[in-house]
Amino acid sequence: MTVQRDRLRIAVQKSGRLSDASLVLLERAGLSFRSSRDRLFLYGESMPVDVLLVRDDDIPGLLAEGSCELGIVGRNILDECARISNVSPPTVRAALGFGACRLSIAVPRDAEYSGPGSLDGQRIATSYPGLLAEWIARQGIRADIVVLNGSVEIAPRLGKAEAVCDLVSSGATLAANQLREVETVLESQAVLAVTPNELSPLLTRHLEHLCARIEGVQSGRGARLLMMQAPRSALAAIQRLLPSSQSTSVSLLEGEGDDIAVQALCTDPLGWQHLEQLKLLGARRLIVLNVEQMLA
Ligand code: PRT
Ligand code: ZN
Repeated sequence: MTVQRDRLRIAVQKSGRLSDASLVLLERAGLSFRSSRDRLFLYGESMPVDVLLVRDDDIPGLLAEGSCELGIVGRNILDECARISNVSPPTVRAALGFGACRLSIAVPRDAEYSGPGSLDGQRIATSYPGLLAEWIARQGIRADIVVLNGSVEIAPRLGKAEAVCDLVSSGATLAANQLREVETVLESQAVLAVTPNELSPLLTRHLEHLCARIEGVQSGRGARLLMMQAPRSALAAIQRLLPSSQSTSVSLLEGEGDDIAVQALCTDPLGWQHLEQLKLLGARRLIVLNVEQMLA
C-alpha cells in the first residue's frame, strides 16, 4: 500500500506521560501547529506535517494501516504489539531520551525469591502478556499469565496472582503495594517509530526532513559549546582536559601574540572544576553555551 497524502502525519499520545515531552520535541524541531476544536488533530503551520493526538496503544496500528507515517510511543507498546498482534511492526528510527521505565517482575516483599526458578508454577499478573510469555520461555520455566488491563499491582493482594509484571519508573507504586522488584523484562523509553508501509517520494522527503530535525534536537541535547582564549602552548593540555570534546576548532587572535581562540563542542557534562582547571592552564574569557540544535 502506498500512501497518497501530501502532508506527513505524526501520531503522539493525546494525554499521558509522553504527551508534553512529545510536543516539546516537535516544537524544538521547528514545528508550530494550530489546534483543531476537538484537540485530536494539530495542523502544522511551519512544515507540511500534522499531528494526530491519540491513545498510545493505538499508535502501532495507525502506523501499520497508513493513517500516519511517524509516531512517538514507548518501546514497551511497540514490542508488545509486535508479539500479540499480526499488524506489520513499525521500525524504530531513534530513541528519544524521555519516558524511561522498565517492565519488571515483582513479588510480595516477604516472598522468597532466588531467581526465575522461584516463579515456576506461579501466576504472574500483567498487561504485557506477549513480552512476559517470551521472557518465561527464555527462562525455561512454566508460569501462568493472568492478563489484567489495569491495577496490576494489587493482583497479589486480591489473590489473583503470586507475582506481577508491570512498568516501573521510580518504584514508588511497587513499594506502596508491598512488592519487591526482582527481574527486568524490558528497558523502555519513548522512541520515534516509522510506518512499515512504502511512502510516495514526497512523503519520504517530508519524513526525512522531520527525522533529520528531530535527530538534530536529540544530538544537541546536553551538548555545550565552550569558547575561550588561551596561549597556544596550552592547547594540547586543554584538549586532554575537555570531556568528550567531539571537535575543537582553533583560530589565531589578531594582534594578541601567540594567543589562540578555542571552540570546543562538549557532549559530556561540563562542570565548574573543568573551567577552573582551564583557567589554571592559562585560558581566559571562558564562555559556555547550551546547544539548541545541531545538523551534521
Ligand atoms: O491513555 P493512554 O492509553 O494514551 O495512556 P496510558 O495510561 O496507557 O499510558 P501512560 O500515560 O501511563 O504511559 C505512557 C507511556 O509512558 C508508557 O507506555 C511507558 O512507555 C511510559 N512510562 C514511563 C510509564 C511509566 N514511566 C510509568 N511509571 N508508563 C506507566 N507507568 C506506570 C506503571 O504502569 C505503574 O502503574 O506508573 C506506575 C509506576 O510508576 P512508579 O514511578 O511508581 O514506579
Ligand atoms: Zn495506553
